[in-house]
Amino acid sequence: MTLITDVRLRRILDSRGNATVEADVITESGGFGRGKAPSGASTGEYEAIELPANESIAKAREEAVPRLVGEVHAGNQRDVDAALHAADGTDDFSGIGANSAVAISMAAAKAGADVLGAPLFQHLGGTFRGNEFPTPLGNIIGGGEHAADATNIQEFLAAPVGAPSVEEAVFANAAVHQEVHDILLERDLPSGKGDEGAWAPSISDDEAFEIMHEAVETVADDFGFAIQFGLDVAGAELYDDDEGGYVYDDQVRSTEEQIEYIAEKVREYDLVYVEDPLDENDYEAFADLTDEVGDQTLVCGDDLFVTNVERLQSGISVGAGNSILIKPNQIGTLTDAVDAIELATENGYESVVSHRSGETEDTTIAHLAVATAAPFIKTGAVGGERTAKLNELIRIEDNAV
Ligand code: 2PG
Ligand code: MG
Repeated sequence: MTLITDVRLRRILDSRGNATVEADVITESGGFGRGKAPSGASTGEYEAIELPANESIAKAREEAVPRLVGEVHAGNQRDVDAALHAADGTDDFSGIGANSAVAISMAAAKAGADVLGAPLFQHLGGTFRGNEFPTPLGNIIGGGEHAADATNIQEFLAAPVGAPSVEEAVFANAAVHQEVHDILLERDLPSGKGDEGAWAPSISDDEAFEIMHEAVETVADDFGFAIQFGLDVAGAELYDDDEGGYVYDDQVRSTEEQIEYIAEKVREYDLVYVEDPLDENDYEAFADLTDEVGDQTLVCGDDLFVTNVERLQSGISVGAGNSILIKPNQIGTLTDAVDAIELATENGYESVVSHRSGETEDTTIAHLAVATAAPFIKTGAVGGERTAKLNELIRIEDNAV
């Protein structure tokens, strides 16, 4: 019933106005699934390769579509994703592009779920999944590669850890976003937004820490549950070999100083989450920071691990981090993403499912987070391409998908 009978690919817009790939997968029994590839700005050096949308579509039509149509069942995700790897023929998806690969992989999963008449999270996770919901990490203030003339740290993320439901958590993050806007106006700091909808004021990182602290406290009091916060430092973007360290405006921190700086912030603000605090090549520094604060906070590898089981294994061997960011397009297929989550779980690492800065209305990651019982999902706080996922989580919680 789930034999693939057609795969259609087209170029569509992402949230930044760039071209991305949309895939439709149709099955023998009329099952239908549609997947859309996201796209990063602070991309890791070791990510799977995204090709220009038109080129990726042309290559996928030539190489991948013939290996799928009439050959593979959409209901068997491992077969679909193995066919994508075989069609690609490289180890980084530079043959057909990770953008076409991930769009097809997600579309096939949805077509498989459609034939079964099951919600996607259940198709991916099985019938015993769907009772644990991730805490959404909401991007509230940001800079780095996502906004010019703003903070050095890429993301300040609200974490409503005490929320009694996903719905309450989602609304708490939106309230923190609004509260920060009010504080910025009070301080006479009008601000635009970055790529993910976070405020991008021209302030120091220290001022952003203060404002986040004030905002989460105020909203926690209003909502009556604990809200903490965390960071995506995007350390690889700050690290400059020629400067010999991490460049913050006119200050350069050595690796040791960076570890100390982050550890101090974890203690001072009781941060629950620190992503990419260090460079993507520095497993050792990640391990040192994890030794220092890993019992108090999640030290998460994004550009460090790039959702790749081999890189994660290297990290596990030396104790680098205690959590992994999961971005399906970073590795190219849902199978690879789930393999990374499984390896993480077996080794006591937490998985945090994530969007990209360039996004679409696709909601697959909301289902993936529920299917794998991930403790956190990072998918913004406001903006249509972000609320698409947040609202889908609310629907999943309400048994309305
Ligand atoms: C990150 C992501 C998403 P980008 O660094 O975690 O927030 O950004 O998609 O630009 O890599
Ligand atoms: Mg990151």
